[in-house]
Amino acid sequence: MTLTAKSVARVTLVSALLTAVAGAAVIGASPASGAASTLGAAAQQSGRYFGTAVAANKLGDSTYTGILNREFDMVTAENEMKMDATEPNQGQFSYGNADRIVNQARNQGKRVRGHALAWHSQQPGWMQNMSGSSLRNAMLNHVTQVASYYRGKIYAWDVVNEAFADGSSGGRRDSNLQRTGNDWIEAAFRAARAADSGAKLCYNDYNTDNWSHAKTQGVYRMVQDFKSRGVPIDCVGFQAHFNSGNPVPSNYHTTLQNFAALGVDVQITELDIEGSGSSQAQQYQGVTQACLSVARCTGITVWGIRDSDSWRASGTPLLFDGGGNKKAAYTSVLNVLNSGTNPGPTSTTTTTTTSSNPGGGGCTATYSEGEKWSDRFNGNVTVTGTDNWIVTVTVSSPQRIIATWNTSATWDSANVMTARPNGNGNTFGFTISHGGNWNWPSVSCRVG
Ligand code: 9MR
Repeated sequence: MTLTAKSVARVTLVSALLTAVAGAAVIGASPASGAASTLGAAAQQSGRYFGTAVAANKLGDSTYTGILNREFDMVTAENEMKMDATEPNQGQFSYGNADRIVNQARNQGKRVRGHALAWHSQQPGWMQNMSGSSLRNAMLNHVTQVASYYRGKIYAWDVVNEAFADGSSGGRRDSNLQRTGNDWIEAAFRAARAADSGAKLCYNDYNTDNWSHAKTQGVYRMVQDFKSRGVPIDCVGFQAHFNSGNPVPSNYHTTLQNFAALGVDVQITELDIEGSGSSQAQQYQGVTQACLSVARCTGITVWGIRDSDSWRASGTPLLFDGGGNKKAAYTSVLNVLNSGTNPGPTSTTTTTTTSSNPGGGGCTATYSEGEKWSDRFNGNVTVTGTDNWIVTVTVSSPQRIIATWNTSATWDSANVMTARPNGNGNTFGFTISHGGNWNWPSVSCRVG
């Protein structure tokens, strides 16, 4: 692979970000005094939730339920709300196990993510052999019935799960549902909205974490299309099942930010990372950090409580060991969640610069402040006057820009970044590691 100047800059940025992240939360350290001591409480400090998948048949296990009640404020049924569980025979609905989970959660003051209304997998036998309009109608009836039954009790529904193909196509996965017509997904969303107008409606998938992957791009284009046509979609779920063959990508923040910029919430819905010790803890830290740095990343759910509860237990991918003890990964997540609460002072240096192009025309770049943390803050720049802009962003020492989105960036020096359009519109953003200097950057615009 040839490293272009741009990719070198990107690699440098990624390692800078990881260094900054590592500095923000010391793995293995106890939470600072005054910090929250559970995942749910720590996430709530920034208005987010921290959830887990729950299996109904484990609710009698007191270690399991003890951790669940103590640590998590959002619950997803691991299997009990899927199509095969809730409609085992056509037209006959069965909510026993799902209700046990929903009631346990709500009695404990927790919210519930609904998973999942329509999916090619875990279909009841009667549905697997259906096709055409009878399948389409059966699917829509299922969405309507289940979403209506739980109306008012669900924070967000995974309306459609895993509908895109793996690999390089960027297109839809073949399935009996897909063969009913490409509009099956939007039809499912419309039915869900009609049945429960209060729930957020999400599209949920895996292997959509890396911004440069075709599958990620395919889902992005669908959400963009849905937003432009008024299809009711509120959120995108990133399952986030990671292991050594599918590690946390260095552009994870970019992926979350770019989806959020479409006007949807983003949620990490099934997080687990195979591994152990500090390497696993660091990856958990990076994922948590990525969510915290995106305003519309509203929460994180891990896919199970103890390693032994996991669908891939041999990979020890969760935050508690088989005995229910907190792992290093737990502490790193908790510390990052606790670090997301210090807003810091606000500074008001340069906000807007207009410059004229010698050839006529001009542009204006306006800086607006984004989220702030103890160690870093986000900023966004909106350009008006041209689609062909070149914006210079200058930060003051010891500040460093450690991540960017919606722009193609190059560096003139450590403190001076030149930003150009990358096809994602005229608002771009960046994260500044401030080193104690809260001054806003200066921005100036010229026509390219
Ligand atoms: O964790 C779930 C496991 O118990 C089931 O056997 C499996 C069946 O498909 O589904 C697992 O959960 C999946 C989730 O519903 C969708 N994304 C992938 C999850 C892990 O396979």
